[in-house]
Amino acid sequence: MDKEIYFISDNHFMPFLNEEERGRRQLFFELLKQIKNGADRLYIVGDFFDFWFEYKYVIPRHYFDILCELKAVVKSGCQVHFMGGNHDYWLYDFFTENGMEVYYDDVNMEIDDKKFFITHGDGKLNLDPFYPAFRKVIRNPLIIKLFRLLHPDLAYRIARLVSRTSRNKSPDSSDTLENLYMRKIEDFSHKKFQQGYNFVVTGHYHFPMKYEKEGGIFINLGDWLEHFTFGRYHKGQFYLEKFQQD
Ligand SMILES: [Mn+2]
Repeated sequence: MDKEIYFISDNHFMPFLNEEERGRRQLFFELLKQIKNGADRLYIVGDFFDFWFEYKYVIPRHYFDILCELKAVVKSGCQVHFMGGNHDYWLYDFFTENGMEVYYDDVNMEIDDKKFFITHGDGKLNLDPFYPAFRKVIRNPLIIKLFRLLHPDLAYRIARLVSRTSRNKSPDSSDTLENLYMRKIEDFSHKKFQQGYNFVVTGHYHFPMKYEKEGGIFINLGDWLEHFTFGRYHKGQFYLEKFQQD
């Protein structure tokens, strides 16, 4: 396949607007210009929104420009594959209604005889022993149903509080932490390479990383908060790039 596939994750677009947020969006829309200009697909690998919770009748107003831009990507003929992360898992049918493909779980994909394993990555490295239980709670259908009964203004306010707290709690990147990540990533990607995958693509951990071993490549996509990185696949090669404006 001659065309390109783009991968992005952890944009964490906020449900409000300020100068910084507008700047981050502008930069992302510049990247989308490049994507609309001939890419075959865009994979959004989770936590695209800092919070997304879908209702039957309303969509969050501060995401309007982003949603229009995604729709424009679809209209340009580029497929958009939207994977829920731990911040934006609560998708219903808005994105499919607008021509995108939605995933609630990991994705296997094959192209040019290359096998891809694509996952947001939360819980995959077993870093937090309590996370699997927490993940079950926030994905529980009854809890989701109850949360949906809250007024959206209140629901988004609660979510912003939780999101801020979890960000402040996340540990600093120290040497030991990086070593731990590295060991876990080696274990995880080793298993996937053994299963025959050529590319393992994850988000969630926010640091951009490309690691090659056993003929396979592990890619952590980075984020759109600090690193402004994205993945690009073209003719058998995977590039992890930092977005530079012309
Ligand atoms: Mn995440």
